[in-house]
Amino acid sequence: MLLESYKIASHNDSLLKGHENKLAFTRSEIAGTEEIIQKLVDFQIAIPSWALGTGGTRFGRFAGGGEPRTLEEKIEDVGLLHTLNKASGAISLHIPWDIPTDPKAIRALAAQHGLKFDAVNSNTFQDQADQEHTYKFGSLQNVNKAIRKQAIDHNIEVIKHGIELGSDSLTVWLSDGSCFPGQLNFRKAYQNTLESLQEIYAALPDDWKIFVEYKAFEPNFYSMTVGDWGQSLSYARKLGDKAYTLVDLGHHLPNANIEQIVSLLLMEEKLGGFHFNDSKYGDDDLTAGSVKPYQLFLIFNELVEGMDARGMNHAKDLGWMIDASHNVKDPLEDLLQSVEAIMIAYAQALSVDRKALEDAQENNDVVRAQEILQNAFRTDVRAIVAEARLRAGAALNPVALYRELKVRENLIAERGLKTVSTGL
Ligand SMILES: [Mn+2]
Repeated sequence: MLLESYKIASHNDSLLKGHENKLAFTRSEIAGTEEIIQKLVDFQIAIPSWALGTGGTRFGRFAGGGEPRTLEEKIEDVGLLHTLNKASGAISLHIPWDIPTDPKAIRALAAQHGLKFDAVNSNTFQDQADQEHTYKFGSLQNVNKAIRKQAIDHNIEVIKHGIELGSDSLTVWLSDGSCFPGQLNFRKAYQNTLESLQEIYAALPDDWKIFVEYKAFEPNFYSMTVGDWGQSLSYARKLGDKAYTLVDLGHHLPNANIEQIVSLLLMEEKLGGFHFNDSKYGDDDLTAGSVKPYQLFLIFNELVEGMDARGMNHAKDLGWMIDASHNVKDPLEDLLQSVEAIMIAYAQALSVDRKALEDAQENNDVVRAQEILQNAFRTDVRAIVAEARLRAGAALNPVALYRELKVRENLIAERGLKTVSTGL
């Protein structure tokens, strides 16, 4: 479904007066708003192809209707999101769920929608129908060399698809691990995984990156072979300059200090990318910022501070992606909410008085340091996030416009009620 620009313009006209009043107040509260707005305009968050349909749990899946049936329709959906918010200008594909049969045509379609291809994702956490060996006991870690080779070959295949699409990074998330004590020799599992990753790394083009994603538990519940940032960092260091750690917010043990982790990974020059989601208990994959918005702000606070300390480009030097999936919302509305929450946290982090915070830290003024951070978190930045959208040609209120235009009803009429987009 294409969204004509006059519809956005008329939506914006109807909200403009209220917006300008709020923006004027926000400008009086926050210094340097122009610079913040420009950074927000530049900041893009990749949408994963698997989040466009209703996610499943282990217990069931409740399709919402009108879900994209093909890669082309997935690109159209991300294009629609990008038209609404001008902050979702990239799509991240999952192979084999999204194998492009005609990469040139897919590239052209994405370009029409103003989209780039973000990291491509391999999948050795489930068996495919045509595959020779099973990953039941792991892929890159497997004790059986033929199974490791199959998983390595798959990752190299994913890189090839990525090259055809103009992507420049591969994300490897492994479900490898063990469910019971004694099942695995930890060192052998590590060594096998390292050697497998080295073969994949050797197939990376020079200007590519490989992101090694970690996860504390699930689907294996006793050990995960890339279980935390220390293990990921260890692999990334041994692999080389093109290898980085990827942080998925839901992949930590409860109460882990994720802001400290990203700060240190940045310092070590090994933070490569980010998967945004939110959670209350484990890897719940809920909407970014829906449960712990203060944590999201604190993470962005460290990201901004750490990237600035190294002179990095916020928009380009790290991979930013949503990785969420659940059952109870319209997935497109949900993604609009996630992007908005990320933008708000980023804007809040940009508004932190860095000089004052550094002074407070150097003087052990704990109260003042807390005041500075909480003041930034509690100041409403939604008007400057909306202003960034307005300047980029997007909607002042994307979710409201999505509903006004009855997008979901249109998609159901076009595609039917019982479509399935996820490969799970
Ligand atoms: Mn992830």
